[in-house]
Amino acid sequence: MVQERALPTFNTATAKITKQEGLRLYEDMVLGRSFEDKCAEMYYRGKMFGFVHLYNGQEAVSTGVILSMRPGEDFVSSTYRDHVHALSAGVPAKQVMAELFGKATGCSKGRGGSMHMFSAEHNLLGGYAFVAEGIPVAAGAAFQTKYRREVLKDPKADQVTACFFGDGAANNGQFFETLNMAALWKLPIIFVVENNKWAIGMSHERATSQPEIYKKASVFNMVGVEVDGMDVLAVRAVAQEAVARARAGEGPTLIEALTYRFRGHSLADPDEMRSKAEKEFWFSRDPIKKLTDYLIQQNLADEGELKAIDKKIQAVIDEAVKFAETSPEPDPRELYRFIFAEDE
Ligand SMILES: Cc1ncc(C[n+]2csc(CCOP(=O)(O)OP(=O)(O)O)c2C)c(N)n1
Ligand SMILES: [Mg+2]
Repeated sequence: MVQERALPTFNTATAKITKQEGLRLYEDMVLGRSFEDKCAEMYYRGKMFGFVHLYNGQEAVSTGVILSMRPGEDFVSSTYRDHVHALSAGVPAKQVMAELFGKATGCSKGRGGSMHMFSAEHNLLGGYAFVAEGIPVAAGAAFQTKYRREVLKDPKADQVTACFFGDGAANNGQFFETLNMAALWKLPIIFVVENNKWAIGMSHERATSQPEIYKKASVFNMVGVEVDGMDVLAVRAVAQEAVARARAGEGPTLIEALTYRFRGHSLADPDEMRSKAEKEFWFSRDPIKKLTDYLIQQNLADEGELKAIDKKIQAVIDEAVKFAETSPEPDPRELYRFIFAEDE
């Protein structure tokens, strides 16, 4: 038997979702999963270079949080495991795939690659290769919203920022410094720690003095909650509360989503550190399967409708690959472009 931290229970009766909302959650998670499966295929075929970190298994976190916001209008900051956050935030799959192929049509114009998805148009503040580097950047975005609203009296400045990072990042100093300031200034931000139990090959329990990360919020007088990160309805419920709190000017929330990555740390990782028993425990909690069962049991969808969504998404992914393959490489003469902010 694997000793696992008890996942918080969620009463699905309180979820109250419409058919349309349920199908939207399903579609976003399937998009994330299928996109990543295709990335693995393309990586092993030699179409992508450098490190590629996939998000399989963690979809309920991206979908549950970002779809509880105003995707594309609110801000999102990510990590190097950033493709799916970009997709949930509304960056078209074509642009994310083209970025992975290093093409000029990618969302970072082919200059970033897997770990540096960025889209000013969708308020995606970026993926960050340095662990914890996105945390203070996200606080900066939340600060500018508050400043515009309170000092410049712009009533439209009510955006919320979601800041995603891992359990490993929660041991980095930037986490503590930023939480302190965010709470002190009551910034409209949600810190979402995706606790997938591992930081490459370092087990979370071995790396931190207090494994229950959400409890670290209390020392900053911040609300901290833990949630089953394999249950999109549970994530959505805590995210909705956190978003409402932030938008109302009542300050930040730390959400600890207990989750698991279904693949190795990166596509270069043979994934030999984690036990078979642990993997099986978590594979049986597949968030897409969980939502599928819920939608069918509640008569919110039938298998045919879900299959139709799967098919639609497969077409989106196929089109994204075609787009990426046929897009031009960045022009070498433009090597020095996009280094300074004034370049377009
Ligand atoms: C500042 C910094 N230190 C070390 C590394 C090397 N590194 C890359 S990923 C990683 C693990 C981070 O784990 P976690 O935050 O739990 O995210 P996960 O990979 O589980 O999503 C480390 C230590 C880095 N990229 N940046
Ligand atoms: Mg981790």
